[in-house]
Amino acid sequence: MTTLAVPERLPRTDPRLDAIRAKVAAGERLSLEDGELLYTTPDIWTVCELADSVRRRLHGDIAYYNINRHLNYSNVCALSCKFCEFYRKKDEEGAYTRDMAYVREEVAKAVEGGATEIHSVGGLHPYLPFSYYIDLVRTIKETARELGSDLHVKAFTAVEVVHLAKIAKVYKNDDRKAGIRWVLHELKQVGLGSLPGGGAEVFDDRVHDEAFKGKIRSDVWLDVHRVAHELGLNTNATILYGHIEERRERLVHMDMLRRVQDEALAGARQPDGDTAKQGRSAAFQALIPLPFFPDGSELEHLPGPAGLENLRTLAVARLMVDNIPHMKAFWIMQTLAMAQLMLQCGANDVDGTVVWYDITKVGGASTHQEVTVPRLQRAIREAGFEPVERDTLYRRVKRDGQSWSVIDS
Ligand code: V47
Repeated sequence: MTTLAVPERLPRTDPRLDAIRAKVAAGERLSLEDGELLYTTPDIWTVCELADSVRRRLHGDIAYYNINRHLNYSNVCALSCKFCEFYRKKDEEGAYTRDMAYVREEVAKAVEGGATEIHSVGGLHPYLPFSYYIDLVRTIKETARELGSDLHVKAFTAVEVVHLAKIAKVYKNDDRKAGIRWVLHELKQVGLGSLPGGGAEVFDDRVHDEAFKGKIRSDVWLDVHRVAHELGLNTNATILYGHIEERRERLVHMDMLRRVQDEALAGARQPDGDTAKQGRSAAFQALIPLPFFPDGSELEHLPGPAGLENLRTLAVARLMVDNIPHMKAFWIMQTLAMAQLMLQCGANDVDGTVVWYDITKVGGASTHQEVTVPRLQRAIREAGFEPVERDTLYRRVKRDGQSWSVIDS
């Protein structure tokens, strides 16, 4: 009988994590080297336990969900990012651009379903005028109001905001913040409530040039969010991991986010009289780690990250990014089963009911990707947490069927 060589078993507990444990207990910021150890230690359960301790310090045993709808206004995109299976060229089969009649119908369905939020993003459409985007936000807000609801519009990634500044002809390379400010101000006037976190990918020029050349770079993405914060718009952040980036690059991405958040929080603490900082009271609300899905993309030959890598990246993000309050396990991309595990490893939010989602389709899912509120609540309870419905700004929602109001502001 042959004996198979048994691989050397790695110890389950790693004493090298003691120093990190002490830092986490003291609320000290972790270094990039700490992050590397968190990524490479075989003791993944201690990494999760540490992330859970931070999550419980911030949010106790509450886990949030929301009732929302995604509305992708167009999948036509001037770019061709290698990781993306969503985009179409203008006359390609499957290309769509929604008109306002469609938008009104979708908003009516959202209100009927009790949604508190519309999350709206799209490709960089080469021909739509700036007025289309103003109409989009205005139509969502007005239709909802006519139906007796105050839907929050979370719309346009930083990449789209820069595209809008270009089509409105207000973007100047030597003063890009001015054009960004103009666009966000105009959109805010008609009802834009916050910015989603998409389009960040990985803040690294090598990765950018290889996988999403043509998209804005990290400095521009961060500037859009800085300006949004200055204008009082809260925003989210993402990291798209598990393709051609190294783990060190993920950690640098997390570090860049927490630095910009430091700025936003310092601005928010300025006394009212400080005119230079006036109105600057917003910040990043949530970080959403997005695992790369290779299917249908130009990077289809890559495997994409698996379960433990997803769990670990979420936990590492919770530990490294110590100043963004919420970590979201986006169930559409993680699956609801995985989101349950993530709630135990640093996540405190599973996103929402969603309904239609066509940016990624996990395991052959269709664009109809919906989970009911009882299922979301059950998943959260099974994971050991109390489900709490929130609005986009993380205020508790009091609900009576399709009508709702915000409890604490
Ligand atoms: O920007 C595109 C990513 C993002 C793929 O702010 C892919 O609350 C994985 O940003 N595999 C859109 N990811 C989703 C997003 C988001 C989702 C949920 C909540 C929020 C929020 C934001 O999806 C894109 C891009 O980074 N993406 N293709 C892919 N193949």
